[in-house]
Amino acid sequence: MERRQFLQAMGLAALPVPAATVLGNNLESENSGPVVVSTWSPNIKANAAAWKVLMAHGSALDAVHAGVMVPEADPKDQSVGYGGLPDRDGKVTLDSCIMDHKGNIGAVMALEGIMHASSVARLVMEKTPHVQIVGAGALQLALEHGFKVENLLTESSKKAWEEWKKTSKYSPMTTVENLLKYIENQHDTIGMLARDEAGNLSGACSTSGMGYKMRGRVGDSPIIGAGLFVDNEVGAASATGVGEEVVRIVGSHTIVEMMRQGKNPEDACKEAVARLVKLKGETAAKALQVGFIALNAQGQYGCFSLNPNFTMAVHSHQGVKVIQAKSWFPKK
Ligand code: SD4
Repeated sequence: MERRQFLQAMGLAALPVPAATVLGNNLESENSGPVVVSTWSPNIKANAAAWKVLMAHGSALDAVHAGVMVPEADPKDQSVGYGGLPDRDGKVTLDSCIMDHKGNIGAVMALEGIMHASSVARLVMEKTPHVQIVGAGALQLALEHGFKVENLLTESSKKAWEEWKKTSKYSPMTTVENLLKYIENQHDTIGMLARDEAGNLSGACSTSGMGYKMRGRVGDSPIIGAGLFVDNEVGAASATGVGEEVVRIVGSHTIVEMMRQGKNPEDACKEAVARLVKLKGETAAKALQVGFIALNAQGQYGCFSLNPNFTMAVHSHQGVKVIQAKSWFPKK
């Protein structure tokens, strides 16, 4: 699809005309200006919602929260919130976390029946003495704060699951293999990082996790340090892809520490990918996808992935952009 058609399809024709898709790193400093970046090009729409908050002098925290709520409510996004692909038992279970510039954190895991998992993660952060609440407890917290239970399984996600069931065998090994087979088309998990007018950083991450996962499985997305990490003095990072692999290397925290040691955002992401390749070996790593995005305290951003076709959406005063990530393994 042509870029313009894509934007029209996303209802974004009225947004500032984006620069052409850019390959790889972008070291142009956004200086004191606000900036928002997120995993995957369709999240250009989520960035626009976050940008609106930033332009109204809102905080990075409010911006990333508003941003991730966009795909959470979008039934067409089958990796996040409403319309997310279910687990192998047909239940949509959501994972999300949020982190602000002061190191405040909140996360929910395996949450059912509540579309805006990020809002419940924020409740955990702001209204409880805890940082992570799972399953039934997370639902209880949401209900106590006025959230209503909804059926999150759309007809098309139900159909996809029924189709998957035809070939799936329910042993864990087969499930993992199936997951890898299906994964190519299922990446739209949102990891979003923003820097506000005051120069503060925040991040949020939201997903329905891997399609057809085992019941109760939790990936990287709601794990602070793995799917998301923010250090206001240094920078922030987020991840997408096979969560098991991101957790293994505590991906986002690793990237922030690399930036602390002086690496630019893209090189920091590349270093995390390199660790994964070293751990897994080339052959196994080639069969996976993991993508990282990073934003430093100076407003520079970058991304890097294991395999090709990962993208990062950017919104700043310079306009709207999609960055095609460089990858460890080249295009086949
Ligand atoms: C997970 N990292 O649950 C998520 C999946 C993902 O786009 O990123 N999908 O493992």
